[in-house]
Amino acid sequence: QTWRFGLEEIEGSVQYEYAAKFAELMDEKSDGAITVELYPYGQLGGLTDIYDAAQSGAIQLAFGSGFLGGTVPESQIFSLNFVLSDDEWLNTQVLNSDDFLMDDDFQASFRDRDLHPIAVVPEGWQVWTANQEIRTPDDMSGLAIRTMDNRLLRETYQAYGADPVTVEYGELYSALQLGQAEGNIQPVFAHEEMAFYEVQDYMIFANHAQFIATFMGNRDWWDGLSDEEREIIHEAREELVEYIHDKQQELNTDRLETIKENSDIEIIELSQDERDAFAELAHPVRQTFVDMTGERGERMLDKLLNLVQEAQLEEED
Ligand code: 6CS
Repeated sequence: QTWRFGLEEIEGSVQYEYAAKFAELMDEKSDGAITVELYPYGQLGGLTDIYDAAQSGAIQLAFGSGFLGGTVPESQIFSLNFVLSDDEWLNTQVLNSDDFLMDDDFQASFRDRDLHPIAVVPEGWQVWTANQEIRTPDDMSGLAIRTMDNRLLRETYQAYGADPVTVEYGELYSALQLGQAEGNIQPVFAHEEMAFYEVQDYMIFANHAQFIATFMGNRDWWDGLSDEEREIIHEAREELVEYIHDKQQELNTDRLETIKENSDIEIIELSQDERDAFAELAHPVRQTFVDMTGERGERMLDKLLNLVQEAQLEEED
């Protein structure tokens, strides 16, 4: 059998690397009985077309991130700023723990929309770009920064004082070039592979959030799998946690070098004090998330905050 896998990113991206490895593992573990076909960004239309295809069962597997907010409102938990720890690996483990991933609320938030969440894939720190320095919320005032299409991101950047605009991923380069969008938010690898950095002058590392996607399947397809099939997916998902963490760090590190070599973009790293000023403004947006997602969202957020805190305490011991 063939499973079709829709990606929000192009060949060479973190999602592509994940999917390619997943396909390899499925082939191996099923002795060639399962083929996974990859559909990189663009082949299925725009971002929401990918989710529609996964919901209808036209494709079996997909990644969903920022634009998924309209389809699975609770997934906007991954758009919150300053909620996770500063340790990417710790966060990655928490997000893929049974406590988080197998939680009834998280599962139901996808299953209620004909989807089934399989894994959570952090792809690296989100990094801002603009044609001006950004060190304080004042510097962001009125900036037409492009966010992915969800209300939580818009409210977050409005809280910082910006004037966010939403643009489809594939139209973003020209929007930046034409000045319809004045700033951008992506992990480093994406700034590089989509060439966004060519039309931006500053790159600002605030480590305000990681880029996080959910690896998901069509619900009815998932429910129709055999126990053996679910078991090999489960094994692959576990193996891929560390694999993709290492891979994304490698891609993000290497591509930063490429950007530095090919441009004179200026790189700014915010100090802890500078970060704190943004964190303070982001805090009330947690309530916005709860207002949008109700008791289920509130339980999910409490759980995530607790799990991160527990993991940090354990680390200190
Ligand atoms: O900004 C976006 O729309 C896209 N960026 C990345 C790195 N992945 C998928 C997402 O939709």
